[in-house]
This record gives sequence, structure tokens and C-alpha cells, in this order.
Amino acid sequence: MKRALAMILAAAMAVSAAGCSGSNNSSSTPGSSSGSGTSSTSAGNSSAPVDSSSTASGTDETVSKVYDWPLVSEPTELTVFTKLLPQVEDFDTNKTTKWYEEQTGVHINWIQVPSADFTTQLNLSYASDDWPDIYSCELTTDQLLMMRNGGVIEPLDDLINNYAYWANQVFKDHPEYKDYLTAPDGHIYSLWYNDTGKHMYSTYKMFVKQAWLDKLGIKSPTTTTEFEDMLKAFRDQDMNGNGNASDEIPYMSSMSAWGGSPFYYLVYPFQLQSIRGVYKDDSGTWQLAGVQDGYKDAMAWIHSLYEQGLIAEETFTQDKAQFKAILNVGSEAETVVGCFTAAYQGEVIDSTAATIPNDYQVVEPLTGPTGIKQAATNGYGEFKPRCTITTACKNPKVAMQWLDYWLSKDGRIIQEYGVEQGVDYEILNQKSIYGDPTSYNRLFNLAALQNVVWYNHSTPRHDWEDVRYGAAAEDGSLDTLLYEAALVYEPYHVLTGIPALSWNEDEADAEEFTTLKAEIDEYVKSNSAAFAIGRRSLDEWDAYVKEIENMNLSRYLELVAKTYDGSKVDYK
Ligand SMILES: [Ca+2]
Repeated sequence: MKRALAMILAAAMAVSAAGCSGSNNSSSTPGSSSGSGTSSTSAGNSSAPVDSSSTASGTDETVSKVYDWPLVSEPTELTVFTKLLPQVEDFDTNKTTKWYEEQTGVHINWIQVPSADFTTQLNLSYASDDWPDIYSCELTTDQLLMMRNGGVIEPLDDLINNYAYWANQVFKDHPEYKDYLTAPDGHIYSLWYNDTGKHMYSTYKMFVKQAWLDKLGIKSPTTTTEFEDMLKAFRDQDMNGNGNASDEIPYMSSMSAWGGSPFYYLVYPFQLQSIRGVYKDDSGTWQLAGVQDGYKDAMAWIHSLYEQGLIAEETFTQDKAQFKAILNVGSEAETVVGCFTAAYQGEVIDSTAATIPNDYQVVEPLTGPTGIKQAATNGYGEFKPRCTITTACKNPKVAMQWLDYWLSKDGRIIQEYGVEQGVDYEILNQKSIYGDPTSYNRLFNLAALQNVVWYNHSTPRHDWEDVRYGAAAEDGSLDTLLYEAALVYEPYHVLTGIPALSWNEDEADAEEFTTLKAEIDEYVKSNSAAFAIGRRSLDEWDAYVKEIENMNLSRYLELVAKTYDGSKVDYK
């Protein structure tokens, strides 16, 4: 065991260093469902049906029945390692902690690690020989595999099948979640966190200044031709009415804003593109979008827009703050930006600015010259491993049930709105964003220091959509706009094949994949900007494609396939 621990300590340190480079590292990925048959092999016949009609014989401890509280009949303690966000005062005295202990009868000894130092402390913890009962925090697939290799964790399949009532309820509607969570060895090592907000499904959207459309007497564009005509009108006419017909900026954005890159929305009418740069084509083969003929057509169109003064060059160079300074002005006469790309209005518009968010209305995906109308989606929003039980845990059944409750809708309401109705939150007789007749109104400030809830990083979470959009619908509120904009894109979603989680048992392959991905993605991005502004001529397209092939594109696509959908097959 000593040697194994030394090895995972070294590996953990490597992950810790890598962890600084941002959360969007591709370890994670998504899931193409490669058949649910492989997921619960260890469970044997104990994978009890979650349906209450099929109660397992002779035991009352099956997932056919939601557990009663308290979970235990004698005093029980669990040690739980979790992340302490700056917004949470203290887990020991937290209102949710006290309430949950009363319900469950389980006392928690918290190990609270401030978020600033979290990844390092987590890696040190599982590399030590002093493990908590539960790691109740976000985990990566790499970390889970290292924990497994070091004996820190074992498969949770049996515990989930037998005791996780709510996890199994969710699996009934989302059997693909089991696939996502299943490691190449066929076992599940964690519960999960997801964000199924519709706005997460398709992040690259276009927003246009509605008053300018009204002034022109035109409707929101639906085709690339209409879009181009609209930009020309913005360019040529004194849209803001300040007497100067040349200060309007038809389209501008920032590559650093969420959803801000033009190389998605403006590419979709010609070519499918994903946030990972690759997509699975109709024949099931992984392709790099940036070398497809459709991508070249998109670059030609974007360049022609640029040549005509319809796309601001700053789009490719300025950061979000610089863009916001141009967008958020004090009056209509000072308004210069006609349209922009972003995930939603609130990403770049200050709700306090004179230019209020709903001045800019969402534009649907454009139909391209060949009739393509699409918006790429991964099909699940965000999905990550979260929370696991260690081999040090003496009472894994209780630990599983303690975690599992947080996947219920009631648990989700508490995570989001607090424990006590009338004090932490109220229920309003006002339609919710989701469309329910009532809505939730939080009565404390979640963004400031508080001690009511554990906040968003400490438990498993299933994002029940009616709770996710449970706030009151208010015209022009950013949350309402977020949801409304997402609905406009939903009919045009095209799956990219990117899976929710990627598992890679082979460290050398994983490293090579990461390196090639970074190099190729950066090359596509910088050349796209060069093509757009004419710094590189599209006459050089074939040379550009050849350059990417020479960066070992074929090996990269092989690793994409292995990482995104091949692992399970290899290790079956
Ligand atoms: Ca003007």
C-alpha cells in the first residue's frame, strides 16, 4: 500500500499542477452512450428495479422504497471532506447542516477546505493514508481513477443499486447518466452534478438591438442574406440618431465573453462546430470542423462581412471588459453596437446600464445558402462526477443515503433556496420562468456571505428543471431572458456527439491527447481570425489544411475517438 500511495501522491501532484489551467480541460467529456449494458456488471442480480412494484424479497432495504428518516437508530458520525466557498460562513454551524443532522440522525465531522487551495488539498488528502468517509465535492475522472488505483475508493455500483433511491429515480428518466458515470472497467465510482439549464445546451447565440430593427421596419433576420442586409443598414444609416451616420458598429463581440466567439454562430449556417472543435459525423466518424469545406465557406462569408465594414476587428482582439465598455452606454444616442454574440444578454450587458438587457433580442440560427439551419449542442448541458465514498467508511450504506437525498427535488430546493419556507424563501403566486403557476423567491443573498445553505459545490445535484427555472418570470430579468433565448435555439439543435465525461486509463494517451488538442485548437482559432480579417488569404486554404494534417491530425482524431467513445470498448 505504501508504494501505491507514493505513486498516487506523485500523480496527484501532477493533477494539482494541471488543475490550475482551467476547469474546461477536456478530461471530461461527454458522452456518447455506448450502450447501457456494461454499466452495472458488478451488481450481479442485485440491481434492484427501482419500481415499487418489484420489491426485493425479504428486505426492507431496497431502492424500491424511499428511506425513512432518521437514517440511523443510534448515534452515527461521518467525516466529510468538502469545499468551503467564500460565500459560506461555516459548515459546522450552517443551517442546512443542523437541519440535515436532525432529519438523518447523522452527525458530520466536516473537513472544510477553502476553495482557493482546494485542488491541492484534495489531492493531498486522497494520497495520504487518512481518508474521510466521504469526499463530497467535485471530482474529475482522472482523480477517480487515481483514487481507485490507490485503494481509496471501490466501485459504488452495489451501494447505488441498493440504497440510492433518488439516483435510481433519475436513472429511470436518464439512463445515459449511468453510461456517463461508468469507468472503462465497467464500474461507477461517484455520484454526479449536472446543470441541465436549457441555456447550457447551446451557448453561441446572436442578439440584436430591437429598436434598430423597429426603426428600419424589418424583422429579426432568419437567413444569412437577411442578416447581411441588416448589418448593411446598421452601417449606412444613423441608427442611433445622433446625426453621425458613421459611428454605428453593425456587429461586434469579444472572443473572451461566454459564447462571444463569432466562429460558432456565424459558422453554423455552413458547418457544424462544437466547443471542442470536433464533432461526430453521420457515419459515426470524428471530424475536425476547422478543416471542412463548410468551414472554409463560413470563413469566406465572415471575411466578406469584414471587408464590407460589417464586423468590427476588435471582436478578435478585445477582452470582455473592453467590449462591455463599448456596449454599456448611457443613452440611445450613444448606443453604437447593432448586434453581438454571447451565451445570453447578461454575459455582457450590465442590468444597471441605461441600455437594458431586453433592448437586445435573441436572433434565431440563420439559414445558410444551402438551407442549413442549426445550432450545435452536446445534448446534456453540463455533467460532472461529484461525491464518492472511501474504503475507510465503516457505514457506506448510511453514507450513500446521506448523499443520495441531495439528488431529490426537495434536496435541490434546499440547495438553491434554503431550508425554511417563510424565512429562507417564500413561494409566490406568480408564474415561474419554467411555467409553473408558483415560483420560489429566496429571502437571503446567495452571493454574499451566508450560513443558510451549503451552496453549490458540496453535494450531488440533479438539476430538476422546474427548480432550475423556479424563480418568478419577469419581463426583461436576466434569468427570464436566459431561458427565453434558449427556447429559440432548441428546435435547431444538432448533436455533436461530445460525451459528458471522458475516461482515459492510458496516461500516455491522455497526455498526448491534451497536447495535440491544445495545439490544433489554437491553430484553428488563430487562423480563423486571420482568415476573417484577411491577414491570411483563403487562397491558402489548402496549405492551411495541410499544415493541420502535419500537426498529426489523424493521430489526434484517433485519440478523440478513444477518449470520447472508445475507452469502454478497449477495457471491456
Ligand atoms: Ca449615428
